[in-house]
Amino acid sequence: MSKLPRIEKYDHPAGGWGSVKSVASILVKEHVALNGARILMHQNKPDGFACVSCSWAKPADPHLFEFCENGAKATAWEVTTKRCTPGFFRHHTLAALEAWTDFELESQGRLTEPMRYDAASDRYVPIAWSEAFDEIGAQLRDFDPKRVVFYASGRASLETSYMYQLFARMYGTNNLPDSSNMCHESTSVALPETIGVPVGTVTLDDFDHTDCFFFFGHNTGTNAPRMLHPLQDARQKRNAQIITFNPVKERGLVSFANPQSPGQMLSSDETRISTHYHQVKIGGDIAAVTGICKALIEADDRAREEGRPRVLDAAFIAEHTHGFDTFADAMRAANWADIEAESALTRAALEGAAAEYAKAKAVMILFGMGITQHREGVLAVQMLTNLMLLGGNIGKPGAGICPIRGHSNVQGQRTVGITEKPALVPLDKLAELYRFEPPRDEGMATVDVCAGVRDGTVDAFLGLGGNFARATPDQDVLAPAWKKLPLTVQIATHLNRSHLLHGRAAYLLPCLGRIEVDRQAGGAQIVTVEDSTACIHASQGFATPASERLLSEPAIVAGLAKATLTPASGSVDWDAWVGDYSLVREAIERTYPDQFKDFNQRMSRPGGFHRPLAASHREWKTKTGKANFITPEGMGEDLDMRFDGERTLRLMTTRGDSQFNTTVYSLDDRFRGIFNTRQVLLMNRDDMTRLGLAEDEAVTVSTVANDDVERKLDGLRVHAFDIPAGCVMGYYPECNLLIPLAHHAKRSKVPAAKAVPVRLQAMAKA
Ligand SMILES: Nc1nc2c(c(=O)[nH]1)N[C@H]1C(S)=C(S)[C@@H](COP(=O)(O)OP(=O)(O)OC[C@H]3O[C@@H](n4cnc5c(=O)[nH]c(N)nc54)[C@H](O)[C@@H]3O)O[C@H]1N2
Ligand SMILES: Nc1nc2c(c(=O)[nH]1)N[C@H]1C(S)=C(S)[C@@H](COP(=O)(O)OP(=O)(O)OC[C@H]3O[C@@H](n4cnc5c(=O)[nH]c(N)nc54)[C@H](O)[C@@H]3O)O[C@H]1N2
Ligand SMILES: [Mo]
Repeated sequence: MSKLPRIEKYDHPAGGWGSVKSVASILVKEHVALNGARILMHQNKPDGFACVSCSWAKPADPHLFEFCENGAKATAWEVTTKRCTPGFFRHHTLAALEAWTDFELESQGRLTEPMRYDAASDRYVPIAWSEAFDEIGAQLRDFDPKRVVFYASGRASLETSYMYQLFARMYGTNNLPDSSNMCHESTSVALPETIGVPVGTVTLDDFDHTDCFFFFGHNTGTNAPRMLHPLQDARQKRNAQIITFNPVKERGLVSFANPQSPGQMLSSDETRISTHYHQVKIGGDIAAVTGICKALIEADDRAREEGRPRVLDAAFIAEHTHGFDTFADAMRAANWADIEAESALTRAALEGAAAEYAKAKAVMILFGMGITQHREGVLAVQMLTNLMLLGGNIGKPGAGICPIRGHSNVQGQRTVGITEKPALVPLDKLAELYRFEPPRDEGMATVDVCAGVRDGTVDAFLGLGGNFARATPDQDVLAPAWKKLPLTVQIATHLNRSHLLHGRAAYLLPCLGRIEVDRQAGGAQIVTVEDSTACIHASQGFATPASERLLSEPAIVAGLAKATLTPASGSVDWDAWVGDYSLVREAIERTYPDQFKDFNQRMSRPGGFHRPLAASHREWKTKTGKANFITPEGMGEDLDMRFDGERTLRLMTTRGDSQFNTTVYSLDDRFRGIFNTRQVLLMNRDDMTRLGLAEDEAVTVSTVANDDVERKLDGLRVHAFDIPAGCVMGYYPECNLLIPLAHHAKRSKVPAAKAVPVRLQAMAKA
């Protein structure tokens, strides 16, 4: 197979034969062809395991193969037969491993034994579990808890997450940042103010009733592919309209062939997914939605004047909302020339979208990182709720807002207390149940942690999964600082860059994955996760563990807690919890009685159970007691970015088709026609001409920032791509060193990974 980088036009549908081929090749690569195929049959089944890839909802009556191409890749990655053993570490110093790519590091396969960093040899060496716990506990007891960080990446179960937050709080800190700080935190800040719940309001059943979907900033074919099935149904059965706003034409949102439908596979038939595709400028969504709202409000004004039926849902607005008049005036006053300039979309296109919205009885709005990872990410989410409220599109079948979450249990971790914000946690309840005084001050979010590591105000970092040092901004600035930390502890399945950017004392604690059998004193254990629709499912491991020396995540958290906490910290029977996870679920139910009623009984129902959400039955838990319109100031222009429209471009950093976040499965991004390379920068052809850059020319990308730090990435090759002028696209995490830590969403602190101001310079030819 040729390994030369190759860029070509890819116009096949998402799914289809390409998908089948891709699944087969990853099973072979991970040496799990037969076993892997057998395991896949248990994926997302009521008595099987919940996929470890994305957080999209799982139906109650699953298909025979209830997985997608990328879910299959994630499974193969976890059940790989490759092993990263102590023998591997004997051969490689950490300094040598730093030169390896992320792909090469994780390709070593599953970690098998607990390890401790040995400074004399610059290697990880094996250590007994009990010794590791005791050493870590002794060090933690010496630190000020306010200088210790407990990060969680979003995959660990509700049971593990509940134990982890309790451990951190009993130890004395609310420093519980998680991956949502880099992801949907903009949503979690925006929605409580507008509709009184922090999460989406739709369920899978709603997809059967929606007649118009609005999609903003999500690459569905790659990042939540199973959602293409209900969308395909909605297109085929009801001719639902799908209106997409995305700077680039993502294949999965253009067309889809169901790889599990024999008919479509044999006939090379494909379903057109988006009926309207708007290539909005990066960061132009607030302007675009302003245009749609303006068109709707003015059409309603005319209808009222002329005595025709109203365009807006006036009864809903009157009964259920607050702030409409101010909002409507601001929309009337917005000027089309500004809207067109900021969004790069025409008035006609936006009026067309408004017309579809007005026609539909039920509208659903879905969105991803293209909305949240911006300086004005919170406002952008609130503009989407404004649009929803105009038509009363919440609290009725088929309507609502659907933030498409990332990690498979990221939403659930928040539900059970993983957050740096104490106001979101029932601290009094924890105090009463476990007889301790929980810390009440705000903890550190992800960017605060990075700043603390940089400035020397953090002493220890514990990671429950994830690849924190690689997923966060400003890597060149932070790398030397990580190595000065007194202590890092990483609970992980695969070796990654954060394990190389380790503290002076460092421990690597390998755990069972969710697909593996988790046998404890009380027998084989079940865990639970919450999906993007606030639906909670049981998940039972099925595969043989990668090594006999692995511990489960609950066992590791309990081991650390027991070694760290003193009787004065409070009382928990950690051993009993590890022996029988149903006791942890009882504890979760006692802490959140409304959300988790009869948890142990309901978790195994086919399709799981939904947490109650006030907004979905039009009960508004906001300060005004109503759903709130939020009036924007301006259209989200980022004055700090100083885009000059000439040399400074907007860089979005996104995922390719063959990665799960920092885990890169292969160097291909099939849907975008990129093969064997990730060192590319995709840009508008006119910008290339204007800047004098030729196809495949190597450039240095540098960030335009207000500080003195030089951020530069050499050697990306530019390729002409169908993307609006002034916008460029590169890969996460390779481009993360270009993102200044301070360049984050104003109110949610989510790094603004989708609009980094950059300049390009052709590299001197060798
Ligand atoms: N296979 C796979 N599945 C995953 C993941 C994975 O890495 N691999 N990651 C998981 C996680 S943690 C998350 S958070 C989700 C992420 O899933 P997404 O939310 O899809 O995140 P990205 O891959 O970053 O893609 C962002 C999309 O937004 C578009 N975009 C960028 N800027 C803008 C903008 O200004 N406006 C608009 N309208 N669009 C914009 C991009 O073109 C791209 O299509 O997926 C989850 N699922
Ligand atoms: N530039 C840029 N930066 C971004 C983003 C972007 O779009 N652009 N996206 C952001 C987003 S949305 C997110 S969510 C973050 C992701 O940030 P993280 O969640 O921190 O990173 P991941 O890459 O998902 O973590 C992968 C590692 O998790 C470990 N792991 C896998 N499975 C398990 C398990 O079952 N248990 C344990 N304990 N460990 C496990 C493995 O060792 C693996 O190496 O990145 C953010 N960073
Ligand atoms: Mo995410």
